[in-house]
Amino acid sequence: MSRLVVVSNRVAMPDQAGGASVGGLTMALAAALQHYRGLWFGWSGETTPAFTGEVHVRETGGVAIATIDLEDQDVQEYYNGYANTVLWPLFHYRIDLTEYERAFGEGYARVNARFADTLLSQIRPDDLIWVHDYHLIPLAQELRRRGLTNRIGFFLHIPWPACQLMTTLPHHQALVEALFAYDLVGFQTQDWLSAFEGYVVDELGGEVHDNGCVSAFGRTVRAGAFPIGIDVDNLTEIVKSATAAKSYDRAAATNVYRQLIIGIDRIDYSKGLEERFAAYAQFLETNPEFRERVSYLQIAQTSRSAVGAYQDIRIRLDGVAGRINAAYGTLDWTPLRYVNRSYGRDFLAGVYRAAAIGLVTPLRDGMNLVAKEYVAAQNPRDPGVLILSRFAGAARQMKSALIVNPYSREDVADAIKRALIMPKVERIERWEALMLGLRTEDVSGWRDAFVDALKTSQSKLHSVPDSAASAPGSPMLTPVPPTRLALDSAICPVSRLRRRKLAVLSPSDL
Ligand code: ADQ
Repeated sequence: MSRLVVVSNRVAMPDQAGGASVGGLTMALAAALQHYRGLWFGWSGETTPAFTGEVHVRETGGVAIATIDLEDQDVQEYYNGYANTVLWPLFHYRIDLTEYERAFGEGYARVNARFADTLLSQIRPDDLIWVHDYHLIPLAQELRRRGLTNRIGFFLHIPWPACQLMTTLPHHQALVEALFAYDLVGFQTQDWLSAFEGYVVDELGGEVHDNGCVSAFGRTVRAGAFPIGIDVDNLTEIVKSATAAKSYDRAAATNVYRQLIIGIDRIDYSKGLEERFAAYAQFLETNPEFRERVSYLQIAQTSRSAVGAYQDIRIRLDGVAGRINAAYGTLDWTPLRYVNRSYGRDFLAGVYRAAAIGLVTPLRDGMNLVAKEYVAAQNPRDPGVLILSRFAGAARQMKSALIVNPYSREDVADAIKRALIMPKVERIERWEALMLGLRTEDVSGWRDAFVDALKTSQSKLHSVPDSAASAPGSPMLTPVPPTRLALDSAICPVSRLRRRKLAVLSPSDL
């Protein structure tokens, strides 16, 4: 069996993080690596005065972990800069928050080159390489430049933006061209895949084929939707743990006469927390009979605190939470408990189970694992109700949730009321449908679908790359060398090329 090499910005094996703040994605990657006895490569999270290129290798739980340290300037330009002040807001439709600085692009290209330089020595000839997320889009291009011929796949965990938004990015074509150095490019949902295909057709004059391949820049690569899932069995197991039982009791005890609404998120403007708080206030305002009969607990872990937009949203959320409690709170009732900390998965599982409503209302989200975790943690005989934003990738699968428009506080407020009074028989019916979906498309299915597709995908260079499409001078613009010309014609038969016009997504389309 080929070894799997996972490459992501950061590496955090569950036991290393003590289980405390390990999210679903980390669990998913750790499980994939244990299954394939692979290597996980990424930034250590540490900085060094001058980049050394030294790779620190160790073994944890049957998985080899290889990390590198970066310079402060790298972290500032690549991570805080290009990744989280350019790509993250742009891909989440917040071009108002993007700051395009040339130094950010240079730092992004430099760190991707550093990843390639240091990763190369770790790769064996038959390794499958799986690169994760927007931090590392140019990595395959860098590896190909260094002569690597292994199969390389890329998975984007976040949305792909509509074409008109993508074109606001300076050198957007160069960034997309870098994706054509992969053998397989995966998206969370058909929506994000369609947006990517729309860009390829409308902006690049490229082509989308019936067999799931796309062509542009003289290359053909396979692109598909691979919705990420959760480990349902693991969650239904940990919800029975002693820690989960304790957190359930604590959450239930403080809400003996009240129904609990739970929100669990990283603090991020994409998660729609401000809008959610406003919708809850709207619910209290228009449904006074429910005051003191509900309690909303929002657990919000701080993230990316070096980035200005994240500092701003924290300040605003503190203010809104304070105003809601001041306006509606009473001597013995705090309407909104807003907690800025991270908890272990087992602790969270108990809190999920105690909640009558899981409130998951991002303004834009690649998938959203919290929605899935909430459902998996419910009591089958008395499950709570999931309220889910239509703009989360998860809404494409979880159609039995109460689907809401997070921009409309009235819509969300109505859904809260509907969930609170929903008959048990309807709650069970909806929950059973949601659970069936979670089990059908769980995390191992996601992993195997991607890895199996990667094993049989091979990109093809079928003409000289059209470098005229790229603006000169960017570090990300050199055409990809033709490292492999072979192509399984059953996978990407160029003779059946067909141009297909695709609808370009816009926020209001979704
Ligand atoms: P995120 O934006 O981080 O992930 P999400 O999918 O909700 O969003 O995953 C968050 C994870 O962190 C969950 O597993 C959750 O339990 C955990 N978590 C959140 N708050 C926590 C807290 N306070 N304490 C402890 N754990 C907490 C990105 C994309 C998503 C996509 C995932 C996976 O933005 O759209 O679903 O990757 O592909």
